[in-house]
Amino acid sequence: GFLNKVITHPEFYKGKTTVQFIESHPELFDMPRRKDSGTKLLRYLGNVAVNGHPDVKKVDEDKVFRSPIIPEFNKTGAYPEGTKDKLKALGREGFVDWLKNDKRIHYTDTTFRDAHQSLLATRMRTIDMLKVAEGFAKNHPEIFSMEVWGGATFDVCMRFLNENPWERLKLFREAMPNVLLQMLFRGSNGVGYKAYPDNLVEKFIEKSWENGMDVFRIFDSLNWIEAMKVSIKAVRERTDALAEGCICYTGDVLNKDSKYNLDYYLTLARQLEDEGVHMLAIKDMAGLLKPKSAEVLISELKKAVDLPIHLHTHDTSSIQSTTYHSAVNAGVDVVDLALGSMSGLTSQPNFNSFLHVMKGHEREHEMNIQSLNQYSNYWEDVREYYYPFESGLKAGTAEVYDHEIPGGQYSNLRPQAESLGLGDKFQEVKKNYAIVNKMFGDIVKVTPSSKVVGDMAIYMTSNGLKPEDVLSDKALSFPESVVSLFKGELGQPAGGFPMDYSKAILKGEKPFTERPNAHLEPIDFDKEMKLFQEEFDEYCDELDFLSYKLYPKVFKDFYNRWKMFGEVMKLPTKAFFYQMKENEEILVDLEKGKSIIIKFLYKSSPDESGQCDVYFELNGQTRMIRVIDQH
Ligand code: 3PY
Ligand code: ZN
Repeated sequence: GFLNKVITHPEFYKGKTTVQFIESHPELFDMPRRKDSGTKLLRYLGNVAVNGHPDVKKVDEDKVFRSPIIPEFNKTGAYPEGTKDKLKALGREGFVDWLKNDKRIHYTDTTFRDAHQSLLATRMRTIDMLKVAEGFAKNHPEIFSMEVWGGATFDVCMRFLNENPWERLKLFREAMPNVLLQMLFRGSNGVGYKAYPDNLVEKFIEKSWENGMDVFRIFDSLNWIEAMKVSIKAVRERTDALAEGCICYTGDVLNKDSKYNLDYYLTLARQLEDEGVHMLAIKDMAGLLKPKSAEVLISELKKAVDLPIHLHTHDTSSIQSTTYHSAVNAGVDVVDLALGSMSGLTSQPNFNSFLHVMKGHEREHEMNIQSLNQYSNYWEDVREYYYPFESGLKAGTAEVYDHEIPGGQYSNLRPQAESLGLGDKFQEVKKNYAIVNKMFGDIVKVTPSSKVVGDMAIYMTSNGLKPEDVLSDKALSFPESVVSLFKGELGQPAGGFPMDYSKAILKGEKPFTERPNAHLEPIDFDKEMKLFQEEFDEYCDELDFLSYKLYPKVFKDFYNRWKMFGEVMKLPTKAFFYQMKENEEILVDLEKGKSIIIKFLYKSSPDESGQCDVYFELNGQTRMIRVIDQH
């Protein structure tokens, strides 16, 4: 309670208390904020009961959910030693040497990040991952790393899930202290879609590390090394984490006519090594790397640089495990996989099955497949809760080699096209995606550059435009993201932008070729943090401030919903997305040792002012919430 907080406060304990003590420590009043958390959750559930979840467009009333089974683990036992312990014991250089010298292939599990980003529009909630996090780390300490954060998850946590991304990171760290946690970082674009001031990027990296991050996979959406330097340096100098310099893979390395040939990749790899990265990643975001190309690329990279190589792909074509097999034979050190039921298609190749591929191989790294299968079964059932976010792709497609749409974007592009009334024209959107890529000079397509190509493809489809119209029609007003790309706000592509399209799109405005971040005022953290705390709650901390600086509007909306609805991240997923049924009961763990039971009773029809009365039981007591019917 309150008194306990006072007497255990370090200053009180040291006898430094004065009359002002309590006044100058507002955090001690943290409790009353929690007191009404039950009411806030009722308000949330009442809203879903009356208006549905804003993110769930179509509810399947007949859907029956199974209860996911959490695989057993030793709840009281210590965590077995894992890669995080190894990094601590050996230091970064020692760790990298160990990895390079270990003959066995290593695995990164992407289930908590890229898999759901690419299959379920990033909607996986913390609670569903956290339920298996501790057990997984205890049962599978052989894992190289768990990719758990970054990419689109930061944005989506706040924008759609009403979750604090920093809290997610801290919870994962606590649950998985023994294995490396990994994130995807978009270089000068941080975890956003545009360039941020350098000192914001640096602070973000520092705070991510302090809160548990171990491996920073740093890329630039145009493979522009200039845009990655600040992030690499920040990881090297401000943290003890591993800086994984990442090259995005596009086209086909064996295509001698393409600018993305072997020489292109080897040059980038050497540049990243010169920047001091600890590891090298090849990020095949669209799943274009074919087996023979992987063999050549990986073996040549191995000769060109003295770094462990980490390979990432998406299984959109459905043949990417053969690519991994070639890469393993060519000496790749780590590959990214997703647990069975969260794998395949736009996600990563199947972890469980790939272990069978590796059986008897001289580089086999044994793991308990039966146990991994249990985790896959868990995810199979959990995945059902997220059915509104499935992309609809049913089988692998060889079209990916033509359109080159990244896995993470594919699951978003279709709903994006549908929401604009282009559902019937998705084939054309895909065709236009490839056409736009050519118009833009054949660029690397990955967040955020891929979003620009997608925006333009949708724009051309909905307006029935051909490339020549873009060049000749002076009256066209292009999507903002397209203008911004050509201005240089996402950096510079290899070979530059084609002059004719640049002129047409910029309409005479001059582009710049320096780093976009170089134009941005550094942040005055002390001053701005003060203003931030005046505008928001004084309990909002430095981490919230970073969220706000990255996504001002998203953070503000998230904050307002949090004020209104409280800690909805603690709600079970079924109740979070779907109306509770009459007399349905849920148990909500608000904090360790404190749970509440919520039972939904019924809702009235709207009265003349359009409000419904929604009745619940909260820990056995009847409560009524009034909700405006927004239909
Ligand atoms: C991201 O940037 O979120 C990606 O996953 C790119 O592939
Ligand atoms: Zn990916």
